Amino acid sequence: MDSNSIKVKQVDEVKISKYILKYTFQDWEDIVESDVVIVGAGPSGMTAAYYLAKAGLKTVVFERRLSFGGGIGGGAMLFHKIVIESPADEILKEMKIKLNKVEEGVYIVDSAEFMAKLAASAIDAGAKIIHGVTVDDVIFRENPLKVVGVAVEWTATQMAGLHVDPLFISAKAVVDATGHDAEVISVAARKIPELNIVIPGEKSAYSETAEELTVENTGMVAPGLYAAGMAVTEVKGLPRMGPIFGAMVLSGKRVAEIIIKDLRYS
Ligand code: 48H
Ligand code: FE2
Repeated sequence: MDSNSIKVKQVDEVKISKYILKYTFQDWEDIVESDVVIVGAGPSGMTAAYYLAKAGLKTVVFERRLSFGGGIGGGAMLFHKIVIESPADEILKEMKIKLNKVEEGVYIVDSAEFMAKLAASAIDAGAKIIHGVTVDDVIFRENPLKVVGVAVEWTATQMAGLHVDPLFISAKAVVDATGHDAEVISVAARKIPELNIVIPGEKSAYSETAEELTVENTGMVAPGLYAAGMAVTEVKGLPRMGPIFGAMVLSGKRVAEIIIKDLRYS
């Protein structure tokens, strides 16, 4: 053998397939009974996942795309710098994301580092992130009326326009972190009118007020169903803030704190 050759362990095709199938299904059997389902791996969803998993709750994030970060990667007009304001900097520091202070309480971060370390922090804390899965409905119960889980489908199946029934995942809390469209809450509002959810829709930009309002209004929308990030703005009729992301991570942290409290006392 020449000195440059590397001995690669040989694994045949059937074994590769069996390992993937066995360990995927092992995970899914666990995931079907979760404490918290977060829909969307954007900044609010991944921050929520980090704090919920850190608190010991079995947390799964379903993300439609094959990537992390939601709107972070696109930044503003595709530029790779993100503006963060205090006190969100504390959360980023906890995740070892480098911040460049440009004025008192205002920081610039690189979008790639922000996405990667948010995801790594959530995963290291114990959250499971599943890509390529779209949440397209919720499960509910009456007496008392409550959202108790979600329906999931492969994004690819949806894109192909195939009629395929979903699988169901139970959860003590479901977080809509789907961004501007608040997709999960919109479905629940339409299909479970008894929840009395009225969605006024997001307002035009007013950054100075939008950040605080979004964080303050983060929380439960109906029993078992919570909003974080831009979904809050949509569901509560608040102004948008544009490409500044402090409110997204603060909203993710806040929804986690609310759920931890609600589950402890329920
Ligand atoms: C599975 C889904 C589904 C679904 C969507 O848009 P996001 O980045 O969401 P937030 O709220 O964490 O952050 C918002 C921020 O990016 C932003 O747009 C800001 C601050 N805008 C201000 C302004 O004025 O415009 O991420 C949502 C994620 C995405 O990755 C989607 O692919 C995913 O959710 N998603 N995943 N099932 N039904 N719907
Ligand atoms: Fe946006």
